[in-house]
Amino acid sequence: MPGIYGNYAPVLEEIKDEMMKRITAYTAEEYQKTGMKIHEHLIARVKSEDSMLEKCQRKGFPQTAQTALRVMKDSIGIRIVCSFIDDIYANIAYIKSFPDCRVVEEKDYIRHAKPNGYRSYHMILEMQSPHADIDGNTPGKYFIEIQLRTIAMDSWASLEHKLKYKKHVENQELIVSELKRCADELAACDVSMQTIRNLIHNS
Ligand code: 0O2
Repeated sequence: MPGIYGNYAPVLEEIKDEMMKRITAYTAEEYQKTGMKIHEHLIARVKSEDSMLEKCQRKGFPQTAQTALRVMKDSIGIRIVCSFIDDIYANIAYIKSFPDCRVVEEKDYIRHAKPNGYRSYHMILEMQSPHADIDGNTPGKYFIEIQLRTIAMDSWASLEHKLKYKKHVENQELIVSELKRCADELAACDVSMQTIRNLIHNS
């Protein structure tokens, strides 16, 4: 029985792999030039059927391929984790240069952190594929969510995500403000590390 992505499931995998190939090629190219890794690590996934079904239901949409591929724009997700803030923006510029991709949404939670301290850069890309899409277009259009973060931002997000599962805890206010304090301290370290790198680079 086909799942929520219907016949488009293999296309999603193909697009994810193509984007990973491009990002990895960029890293190799930059490494050749500078001896530095422009990203520290990279993860990519097609959102699991169960997570997508749960998300459609939670947001009050029918659990259909149309919702999964059009209303939700994170069926394909890629996270690029970088050592330095400047590397994030270099990756963004590179991704924006693809002629077959269009940025349809951008959220810069690095320059404008969420009130809880969350920092990351999110973009939704619309990528062309030689395969037909759910609206019957050929070439087809598929969405990819790309998140870019430093190692420090990624560590915070992953710990905060784990802690969020414990809903009924005492001292909720204190926990929220302590998490925010940690996020701000890590952000200050990111800025210092970038400054140190610039100093070394310029000397
Ligand atoms: P998963 O499993 O990571 O994919 P939406 O995408 O519609 O649910 P929104 O607000 O439009 O929500 O999107 P936004 O702000 O771009 O955030 C989407 C994703 O960013 C989340 O995906 C998380 O991965 C991450 N994120 C956003 N805010 C926080 C936060 O406060 N803490 C942590 N740890 N992660 C955050 P999903 O869909 O929740 O899940």
